[in-house]
Amino acid sequence: MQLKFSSFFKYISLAGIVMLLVNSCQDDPYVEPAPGDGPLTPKSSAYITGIRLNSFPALDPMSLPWDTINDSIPPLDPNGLADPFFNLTDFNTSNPLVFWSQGTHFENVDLTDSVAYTLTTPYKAEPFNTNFKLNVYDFDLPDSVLMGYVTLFIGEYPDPDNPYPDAVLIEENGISVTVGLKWEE
Ligand SMILES: [Ca+2]
Repeated sequence: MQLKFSSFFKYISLAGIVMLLVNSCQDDPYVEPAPGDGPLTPKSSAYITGIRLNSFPALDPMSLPWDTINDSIPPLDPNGLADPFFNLTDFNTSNPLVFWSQGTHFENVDLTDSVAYTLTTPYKAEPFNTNFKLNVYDFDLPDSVLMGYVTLFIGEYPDPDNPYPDAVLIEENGISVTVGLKWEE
């Protein structure tokens, strides 16, 4: 009887080992990740790489062309078109802190034009998780004229599929811009 029990347990043990071996030979289900589709790493800094002006108000706040119409003395501006450039400030209305400003301007941009400025050195917008004011000015002497601004959020965006977008389209106050962004951990 004791021998039979012993054989029985031997049989059970052997069966167990066989099952383990069979199991260990089976591949675990494994989904091959798509290229570049690694685990999402939280970012803590962002750089502005470029800004595209998609559209802007046709007329200035006085309902006049942005510039004085000039079709006789160079530099000519027969349609009084705007000469836009961008800058980045905080939301302080009385004395905004200028973080970055485009050192050049576009000349005589028509409403149907789409002009883009690429930053040679991407600008690191700090602090992270902050709203900035991205202003569009019409270059003029002695003083440039504010054409409008959009709110640029630098931080983790609420879209769980794309919290760190390469580009954001912002439309506000009659201004439409696309801002190129680069993210770092
Ligand atoms: Ca002009």
